[in-house]
Amino acid sequence: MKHYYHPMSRAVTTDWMLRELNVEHEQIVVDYMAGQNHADTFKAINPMEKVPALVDDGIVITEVAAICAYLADKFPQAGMAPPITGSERGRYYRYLFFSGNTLEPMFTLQNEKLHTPAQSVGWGDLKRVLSSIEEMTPTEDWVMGDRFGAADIVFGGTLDFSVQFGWLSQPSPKVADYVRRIKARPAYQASHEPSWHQIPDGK
Ligand SMILES: N[C@@H](CCC(=O)N[C@@H](CS)C(=O)NCC(=O)O)C(=O)O
Repeated sequence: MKHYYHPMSRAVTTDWMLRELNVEHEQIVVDYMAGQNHADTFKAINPMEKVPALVDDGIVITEVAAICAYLADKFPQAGMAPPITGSERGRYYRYLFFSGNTLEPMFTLQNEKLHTPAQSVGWGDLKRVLSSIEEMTPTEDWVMGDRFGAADIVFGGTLDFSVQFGWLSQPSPKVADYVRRIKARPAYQASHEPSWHQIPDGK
């Protein structure tokens, strides 16, 4: 498996997932700040010119949530996704899709001070998103109960990212506690610590 990555990007989330699973892979730094993502060789992998991307057996997987879901299913022994046929799978999908389809666009637009009508855009408005975050955040443990998994990496990772970037400037005590639990995980810490200077061979 080849993981196209940059330490200052959303690829830290997929790096975190790979570390939780502790699976062998090749880590390839794409320095998007130096424009390496616009190279034809990378565009052939991801025409969106974005990291992360994962290539496994010649199949390209892009989008943080898709990569995490793919990895959770590829390594079922780690228990990071509920069984494929169980109803818990519905809850799991909700968290995976909500993060990319609703949370991210809403916070991005809010940050840009762009307001769109809640009724007709898929991400609603800030009030609805904040209520949903409050309702969906687990009071204790993890999204799927006592078992940490891919839904926490995607949903919790998006919340953490939103707090860090000031998109979610005043998280409720419940959300702040969940983010604290997430950040205490050794694999989270290992994936979020690398600095710019640790990029192999520099730029
Ligand atoms: N929706 C994508 C977003 C990925 C993304 O925006 N990556 C940024 C870094 S955080 C990137 O590669 N930016 C380079 C560019 O767009 O030029 C995902 O979930 O993977």
